[in-house]
Amino acid sequence: TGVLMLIKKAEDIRSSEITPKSLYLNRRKFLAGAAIAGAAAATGLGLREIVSPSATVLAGNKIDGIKKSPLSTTETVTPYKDVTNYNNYYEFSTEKDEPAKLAQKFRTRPWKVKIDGLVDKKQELDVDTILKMAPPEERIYRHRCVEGWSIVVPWVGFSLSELIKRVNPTSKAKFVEFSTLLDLAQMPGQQRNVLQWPYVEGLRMDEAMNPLALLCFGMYGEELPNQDGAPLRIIVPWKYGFKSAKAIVRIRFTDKQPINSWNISAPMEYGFYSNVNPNVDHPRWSQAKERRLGDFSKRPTLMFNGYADQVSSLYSGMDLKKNF
Ligand SMILES: Nc1nc2c(c(=O)[nH]1)N[C@H]1C(S)=C(S)[C@@H](COP(=O)(O)O)O[C@H]1N2
Ligand SMILES: [Mo]
Repeated sequence: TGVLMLIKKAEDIRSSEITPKSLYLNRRKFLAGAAIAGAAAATGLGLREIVSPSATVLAGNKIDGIKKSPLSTTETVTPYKDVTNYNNYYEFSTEKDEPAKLAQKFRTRPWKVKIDGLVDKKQELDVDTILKMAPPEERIYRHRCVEGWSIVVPWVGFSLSELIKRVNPTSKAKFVEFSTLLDLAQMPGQQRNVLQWPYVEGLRMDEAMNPLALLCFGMYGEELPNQDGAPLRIIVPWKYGFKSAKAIVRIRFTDKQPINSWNISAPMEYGFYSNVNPNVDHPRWSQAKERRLGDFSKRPTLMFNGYADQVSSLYSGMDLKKNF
């Protein structure tokens, strides 16, 4: 019980109300470290045996045979602890430190994904069937939230196009829509009307087919932690984070532009395209700069989040102020 008590104690201390978020994160890190050191002493095991290879409290299962992707950035990866304890996941909570705890018991198996709309064959696929469609790749991407913070994450997955090719949308399909699970019992945040549930996002078909668009099921070499969107999510690195829907249960092909949840909640603030663009401010704040989690000062935000070479041709001739 000594181990349990130590770990429990670190969780019980809720300093989020009284300290700024960055300090809070560091404090959490320190406390977690203290708890692990204490656990090592209590069990008579060495520190290293407790902390590694995958004994970090939140760690999932390793994914085998991951290939490194040439599409990765060489920028410094954000620590796992930060990426898994600072989450936007309104199905669980609007507080960024809470999904880590509230999503812990979320059931990600069995998990089916419905494929419907304008496709040759409507079907329901098991998530493990989807995971076997193509070899897993590690893609280290910049990830920029519309709120002005950013992270660098080694996601694991393969191009969304691999799945789309296999399910054969008809020639009428111009867009693809993603829906998150609707489950009020498991997702306490869905009992509040902060957004319209289920969470819906969408892409134009050519955006979805761009090799950068990732069908994601892992990070840091392991299965996705629940708070980061297990068992299956989308990652669209040139767009603001809210386009990257978590815990997907439905992929629907359509000839009409999907109406995304954030657009319903605040149409003047969140458009359909939501490409990262330092020149187009959010109505309530500038988008020119961002703070990388863990950094003290801000850095300039890059057009299309730094992926302009790969994606700017998708928007040639479009007014990006109007199509924000
Ligand atoms: N279903 C669902 N997907 C979601 C969200 C959400 O609240 N619900 N938040 C979005 C936002 S605003 C961001 S910034 C990213 C955060 O992903 P991360 O927690 O893995 O960093 O998830 C996006 N996907
Ligand atoms: Mo976000």
